[in-house]
Amino acid sequence: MNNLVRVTKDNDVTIITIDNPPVNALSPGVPEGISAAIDAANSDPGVKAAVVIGAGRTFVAGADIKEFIKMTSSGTRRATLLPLLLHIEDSGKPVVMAIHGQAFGGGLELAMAGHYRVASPTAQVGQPEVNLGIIPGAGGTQRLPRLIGVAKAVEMCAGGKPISAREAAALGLTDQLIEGDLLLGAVAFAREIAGKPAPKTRERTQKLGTSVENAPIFAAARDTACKKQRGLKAPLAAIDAIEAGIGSSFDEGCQAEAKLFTECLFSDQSKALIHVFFGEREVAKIPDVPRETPAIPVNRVAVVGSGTMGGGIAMVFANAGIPVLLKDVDEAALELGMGKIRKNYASSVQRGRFTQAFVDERLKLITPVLNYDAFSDVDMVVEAVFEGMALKKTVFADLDRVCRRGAILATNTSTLNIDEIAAATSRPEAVIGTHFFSPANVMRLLEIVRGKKSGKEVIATCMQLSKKLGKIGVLVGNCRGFVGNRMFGPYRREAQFLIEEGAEVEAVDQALAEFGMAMGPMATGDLAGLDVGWRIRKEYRHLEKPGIRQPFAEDRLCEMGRYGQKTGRGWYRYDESRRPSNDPEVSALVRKWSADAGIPQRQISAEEIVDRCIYALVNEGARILEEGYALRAVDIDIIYINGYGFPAYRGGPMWHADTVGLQKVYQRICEFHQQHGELWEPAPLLRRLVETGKTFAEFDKEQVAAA
Ligand code: 3H9
Repeated sequence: MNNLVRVTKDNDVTIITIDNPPVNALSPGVPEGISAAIDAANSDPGVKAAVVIGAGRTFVAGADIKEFIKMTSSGTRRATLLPLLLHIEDSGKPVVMAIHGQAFGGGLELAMAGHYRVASPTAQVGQPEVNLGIIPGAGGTQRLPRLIGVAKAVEMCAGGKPISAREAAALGLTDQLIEGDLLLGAVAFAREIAGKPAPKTRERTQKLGTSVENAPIFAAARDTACKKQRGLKAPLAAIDAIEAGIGSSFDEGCQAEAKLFTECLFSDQSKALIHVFFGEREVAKIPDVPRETPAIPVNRVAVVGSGTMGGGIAMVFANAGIPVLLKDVDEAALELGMGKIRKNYASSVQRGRFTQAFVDERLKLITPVLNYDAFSDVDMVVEAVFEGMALKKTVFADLDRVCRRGAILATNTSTLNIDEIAAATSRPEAVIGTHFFSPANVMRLLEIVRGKKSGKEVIATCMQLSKKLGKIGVLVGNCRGFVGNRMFGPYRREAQFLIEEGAEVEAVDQALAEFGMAMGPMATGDLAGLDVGWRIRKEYRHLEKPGIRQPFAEDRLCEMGRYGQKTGRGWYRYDESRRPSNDPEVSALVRKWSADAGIPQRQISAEEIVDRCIYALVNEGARILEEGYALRAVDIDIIYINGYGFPAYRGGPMWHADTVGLQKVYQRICEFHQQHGELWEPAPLLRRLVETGKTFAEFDKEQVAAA
């Protein structure tokens, strides 16, 4: 019908193949092609039914998200898919949708407009639009409840999580699972139903329930959305759209959906989340390490150090099906580490995340060892011993001796110089940083730290491996704290300064939680252990410039043994089950220390708290960009969203600054510079962007174009 939609025939069945690689998005031309193909099938007397199928790896991954960017940047609203879907549903000849891979978003909406759906058992279906800050915009909020009932439709549209083909079949969303060749099965199915009355999804009402039955479903869903997707508007809009249609007709429901869809699409939240969607894919692109760079097969790995990080990392590999040796220096340490792993898995089973059978298999993949004997077989080692240069160097010298040439030698250091560690080996090209975040088996971020001599194949392997491990790998340069922790320093510094200037601990945390951070900075410190930063600060104290203000309250708390959750006291007080409560003692102590230091006390607004902390991130981020330790501003955004609880709906710190307006951000930073001195010196790149009227996003485009 056009080059995106092919039509062929298998005797009396028309086969409509959508062929728009890589994921058959419904880009301009695809809906038109399908519509013309349906018309042709209807006007061909030799055809009894039609099958719609996707070429390549998937059915249809949804609307073309790039089109949304064009729409919002030009301010125009283009044709929706709705007319096509009505056209399919009104087809005189039955249309069977054959799903493999994914039927997501507009893809599922397309599938639901067919009279029947068949699917491969491995397929997935879902309405993930809320993850882009929008809602289904082509009748999904209206057809889905008609097929599977209100409760499950609300869960899928508001939660955004896909379901498996088996679950879809059990819910009645699909009519048959087809093992083996999908097309053959779909054509056979089409012949079977041809000539029988073809059900239109929009006319089904049996599963809609009554308003009395549905009221508690909507109330509970709104409650869940407010708690689990705090700050995100789209889930609530999705629930509103479903409710609107249930209380009236299909057409009125579609109108309500269209209005809510447009409101969501043109919101800052959606723009930010679409930036994140493409950003998560952009970070995999490294200008001097092209996609075709050969990767080293990683089939067996070893982790050195079975502490919290090492154990978590071993679980990450095991969860991906990769056998892993876990080494420690003595039985007691190893048993402690394995005990923690078993406990972690047991709690995953309890929470329903994994089955016991899955966990048993994973545990079999982890082999505790006390020596390097089996290390000659592994393709990669991740060192996760205590943070100390001397110890790391010894471990790397050992690894150099025992590992085969070609194996990757990675360090999980969060602070130390990769090049110095690499220099302890005779093969610095094999050495790289793989900075996992705690808890390693949960957090999605993996900072991949490139040393001066890290080989391209080693980098390519780690980037590809991160996807296999279920992580987002972001390549960063080798500076102190790399990207994430380097920025976290000024962020937490400002949080402490604010407390020393008169803000209450909980006011600081609350302001940032309301901004959308998963956790306030003081509670985060307590969780991670205040002593960690304290020890690092002590080690680097000699590098501090004299005469520059340094926060002191946290160091004093540490001197008192208040390390946070692990000691029951830190910025907060914790009960047996680690529930926090405010600690008036901390407030009194800080007031006293501040008075002794001559820091004037004042009322501090939530707005100032947010600006001081968030703009500290932005300013340091701009320095990192300029120095080349992050490839693009979006890389910093992805790091902050996936490793530091920055709200995805604000797009990350750099995107957020663009959204606020760099001029405004810069002015505020200049004010802070005047009030607080040198630490707030505006980053030169930020100043330059403001002077030239550019954004970080435009800076990124220039970087990509120059590469
Ligand atoms: C929607 O449908 C709204 C409707 O209600 C209609 C309203 C009117 N568009 O992820 P991958 C690109 S909203 C454009 O690496 P995988 C992606 O950027 C949409 N491009 O592969 C990448 O490009 P590149 C609802 C898209 O195998 C390449 O395809 N749907 C789209 O790991 C490969 O992607 C969704 O939210 C798209 N829709 O995962 C689903 N999708 O190579 C979004 C992908 O240049 N997509 N690309 O970097 C996904 O979840 C995953 O891509 C999928 C495949 C699971 C399908």
